[in-house]
Amino acid sequence: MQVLRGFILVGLVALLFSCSNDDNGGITSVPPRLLSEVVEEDAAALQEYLSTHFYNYEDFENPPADFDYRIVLDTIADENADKTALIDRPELQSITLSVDSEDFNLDGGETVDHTMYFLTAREGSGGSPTVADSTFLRYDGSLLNGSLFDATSTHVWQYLPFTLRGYREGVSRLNTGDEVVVNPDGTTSISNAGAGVMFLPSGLGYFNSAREGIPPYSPLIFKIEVGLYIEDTDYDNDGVPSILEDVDGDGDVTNDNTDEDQERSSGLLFLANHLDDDDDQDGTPTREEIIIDALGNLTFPDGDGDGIPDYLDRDNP
Ligand SMILES: [Ca+2]
Ligand SMILES: [Ca+2]
Ligand SMILES: [Ca+2]
Ligand SMILES: [Ca+2]
Repeated sequence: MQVLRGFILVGLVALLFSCSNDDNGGITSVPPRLLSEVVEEDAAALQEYLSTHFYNYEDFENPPADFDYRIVLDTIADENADKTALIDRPELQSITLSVDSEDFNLDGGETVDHTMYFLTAREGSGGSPTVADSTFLRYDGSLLNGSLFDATSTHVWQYLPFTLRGYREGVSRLNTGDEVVVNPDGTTSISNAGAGVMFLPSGLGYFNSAREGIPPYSPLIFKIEVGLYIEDTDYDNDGVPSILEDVDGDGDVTNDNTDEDQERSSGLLFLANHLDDDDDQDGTPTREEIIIDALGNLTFPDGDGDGIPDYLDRDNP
């Protein structure tokens, strides 16, 4: 679980510089590398991997009776020399996301496009979570050299905004399954769950910070199976689903904090809107500044007509 904690923690760790010995036997700090430099290397490494590896697509196309719908990655060689490379599979898609130096608390002022890859091995028959929903899934994470750094032994609940940016984008590309099934051996599985694998450049992972089993600047592979999700997850229980707390509409709910100035001046913890039940810090809970009708439909009153809904507007009421 530890490797999937959110960007808040990533940001803190990113403050740490890596260290090395200098000629005097002392310690010098090595500044973090530039996003724009590392992204080129990662792109080449990912292309190389996707061109030289395949997955067990034949099992997914014609599932054996006892198939567990687990994705297996392997090198194209020897008896597997005729397999289709990942990069040539039609179910592989690329996703491009913009990353700022500030996302990792780095200097440099860069904004750099990063391309990740996502492959859907099994569609899943349920609904699809947003990047701001809670999901019930299992995953394992590895480096491009195959080294496994994390794996769940069973399905776990994850609130996606607490996970890596690239990871939550990947999960949101899958559909969930139907229902929890208790197997004869007592274990549980989820019928028709979506299964996929994602390949992330380090800028959509941990970039310059090291984690257990993960050196700095490591591209990452995550295999996931998404069983269930909570539609319109409302993590702070303020009546506004987390996905609608993405005020600037950039697809990332972790960077929207309407009352940041008030939280700073009051010495309060910074809470992004999806974690804050009084989003404008006016003392009236968000839940009391919105309207939810009997059918669950949401409306956002704007009493002073300035285009800012009351729950985000300290001036009103
Ligand atoms: Ca946002
Ligand atoms: Ca806040
Ligand atoms: Ca909120
Ligand atoms: Ca309020």
